[in-house]
Amino acid sequence: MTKFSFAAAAALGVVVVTLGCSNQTGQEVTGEEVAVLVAPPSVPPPITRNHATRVVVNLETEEHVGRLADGVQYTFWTFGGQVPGNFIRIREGDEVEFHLNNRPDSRMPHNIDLHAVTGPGGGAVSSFTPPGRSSVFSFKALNPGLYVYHCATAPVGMHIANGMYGLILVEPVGGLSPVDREYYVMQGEFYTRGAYGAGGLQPFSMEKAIAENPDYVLFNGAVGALTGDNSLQANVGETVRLFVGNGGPNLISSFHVIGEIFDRVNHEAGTAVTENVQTTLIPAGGATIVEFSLESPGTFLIVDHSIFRTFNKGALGMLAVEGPADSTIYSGRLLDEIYIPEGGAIQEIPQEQGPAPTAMTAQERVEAGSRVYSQNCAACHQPNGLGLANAFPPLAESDYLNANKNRAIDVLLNGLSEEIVVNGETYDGVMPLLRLSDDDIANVLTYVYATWGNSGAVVTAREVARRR
Ligand code: HEC
Ligand SMILES: [Cu+2]
Repeated sequence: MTKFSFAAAAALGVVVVTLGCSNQTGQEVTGEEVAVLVAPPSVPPPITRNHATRVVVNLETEEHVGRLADGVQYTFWTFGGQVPGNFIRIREGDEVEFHLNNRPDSRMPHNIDLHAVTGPGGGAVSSFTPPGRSSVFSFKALNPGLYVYHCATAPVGMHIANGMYGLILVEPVGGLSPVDREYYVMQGEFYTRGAYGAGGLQPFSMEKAIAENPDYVLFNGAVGALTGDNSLQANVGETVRLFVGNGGPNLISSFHVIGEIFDRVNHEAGTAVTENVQTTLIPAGGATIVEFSLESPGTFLIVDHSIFRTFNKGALGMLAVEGPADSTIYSGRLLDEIYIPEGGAIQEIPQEQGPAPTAMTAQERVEAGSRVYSQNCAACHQPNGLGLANAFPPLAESDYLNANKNRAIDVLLNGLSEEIVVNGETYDGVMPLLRLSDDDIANVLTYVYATWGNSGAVVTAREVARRR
């Protein structure tokens, strides 16, 4: 196990003391405990111990098909079995022994980059874990704050887009101020082949992810994860603290609770507190802590104030507050009467039809195909076509590719999830459905066949159209 963090802490010690910073790098670490990991929207209880300790964290990566919206399924990749991942709560000065366990039934390798770690990759390199394996590394929590963690295995954007993010809270020495309720909310976007609401098992769309054009913008991984019976609960007279993260992978959140004013905000989850804030920005890969007291009963809507995301893409949560009304604060008309009916609307936007297949020379196909490749394939199969061991098969000199042109066309038309053997190596991953036009498929395959020592076969748009 590396001790880089302890050495760094010792080296920083003098400076830290001079600046009067609260990093308790000199604290004695006593005892050991296993972190209690809690699923959203709950968080583990506040830390009451007054010393740093050794904390063992056991986090499992798990892939499953689950509900994205009513009638819509999605293959989620998760930390702990749900989106967002389990909330981890530790204390400044703690030494964390981190175990990342990738389930044997996973198809992908995973790792973890915790923004609370001071060290290369935030732990990513030390935690790369193929299915059925477990990795251990350790770090010292030098800075208090609320931090995002996420998977950082290539293609990184795809692992995050599939749900691999969560929050870790490093409580400052002395703890946070006491409140009545604490909740865990995390925003993230999903990029599906079909439009918002289109039913069935929806594959990930790399095209839409690159264009930063999600169909779903969600709190806690599903439409309705925090509405109706799943609403957050509180009572009039109570104080509420929300730990809010943004997994992205692309969008910035304009986080807002309709009908409330944040009494205190730790902007970007840093130490500085701003009072009386209406809407606060949360960057992708960032977090915030908001606190407010409840004076009025009713349903308070939790939204991203980039408001089409709320009413058309799913970014809607609810805080249900019970208790006596005070008509001097609010007359009593419920906000949900105004907003809920709008929230159900799904806008259908007609699909654009690609241009009809065209006649192009092989050379023109190669040039156009090279662009399609770098935009759609290179993230997984790598710019040099060599793929990644145990994850993405090579296209360079691939016997699977060169043996059968029609089979290659079918892979691009349908995606692929069965076990295959390429150049003697077995792969059992998922090649997503990319929804390319006939021309793009013809071009990218012609390019791949013309490159890296492959057969030189030419694929035309007509051939693709015949197999579609
Ligand atoms: C998100 C990652 C990903 C992307 C993007 C992707 N692939 Fe794949 N591809 C895979 C995986 C994983 C497999 C193996 C699937 C299996 O095991 O069933 C595969 C298999 C293949 C195969 C058959 C195996 C071989 O090596 O010959 C071909 C051909 C292929 N991909 C071409 C492409 C092309 C062309 C693109 C871009 C248009 C592309 N892929 C984009 C992940 C990806
Ligand atoms: Cu991952």
